[in-house]
Amino acid sequence: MLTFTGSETPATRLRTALNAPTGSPPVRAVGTSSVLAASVAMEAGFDALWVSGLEVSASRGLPDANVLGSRDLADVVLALTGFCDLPVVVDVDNAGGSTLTARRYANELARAGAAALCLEDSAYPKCNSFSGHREQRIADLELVCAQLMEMRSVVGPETMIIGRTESLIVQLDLSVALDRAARMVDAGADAVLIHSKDPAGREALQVAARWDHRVPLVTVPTAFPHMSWHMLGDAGYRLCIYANQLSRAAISGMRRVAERFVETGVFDDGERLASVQDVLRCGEPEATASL
Ligand code: SPV
Ligand code: MG
Repeated sequence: MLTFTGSETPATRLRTALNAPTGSPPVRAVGTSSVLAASVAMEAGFDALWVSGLEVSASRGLPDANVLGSRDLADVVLALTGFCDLPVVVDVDNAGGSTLTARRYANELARAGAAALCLEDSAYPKCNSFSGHREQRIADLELVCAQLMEMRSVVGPETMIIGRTESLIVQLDLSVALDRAARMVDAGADAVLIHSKDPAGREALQVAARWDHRVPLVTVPTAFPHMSWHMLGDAGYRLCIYANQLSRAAISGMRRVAERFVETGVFDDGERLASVQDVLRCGEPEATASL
């Protein structure tokens, strides 16, 4: 778990933890599109929060396809940073697909208190990496590097920038993915995410074996949930992002409780529901409930 020492900012703590010596446990971030989810993440002992484009889009009834704006993300970041001091890593997708839009994303999210921004090389308009009904396309690497440099000039040296490539998602070779990641590092990325949807997890292991680890490696193990963070850490990953599991748990939990309501006619089932106090405390940590 990330330890908190006095005046260090969340961004500095995250940077230090990601660059800890080989063998240190990886940082575990979890997708939280609301303070309700962040309160669960805190209780469970996660090290960082991920503001997921997919989760935030879904929570607003929008497709994960470059429809969200920087303000939508900044609103979530402000809520999370107001609630807790865990580092917040923000998925900015392709930051709107231009250097001008990248500048605005960087500006608003840094001001909202983001500890790290994750920029991906999907072409505008992006789609989710797991979309079955749309196809991801990859952006011109010169543009992505220019966006990265623009973002760096806005956020300064402290906020981390993660360079993410969708090369493997669009079925390019691992060597292409590694080259693109390396170019992003040359442009100023502090860490690299080579996304994979190989359900066996073999691709993720190959990535870790072939990356030269000049900057820390990040993974989003949605497609290979059988690989524990211990295994991913042993393979060389420094940050494991659990991008959407809490939203999926919330949907299945709500579904179970709602089905039971339909069967029995009541919601009064203390076993399955968190307390009213749990909800009150998301807005006011000292709150108590009279119920
Ligand atoms: C997200 O959480 O929005 C991500 C991760 O970018 S993934 O959905 O795996 O693309
Ligand atoms: Mg995303």
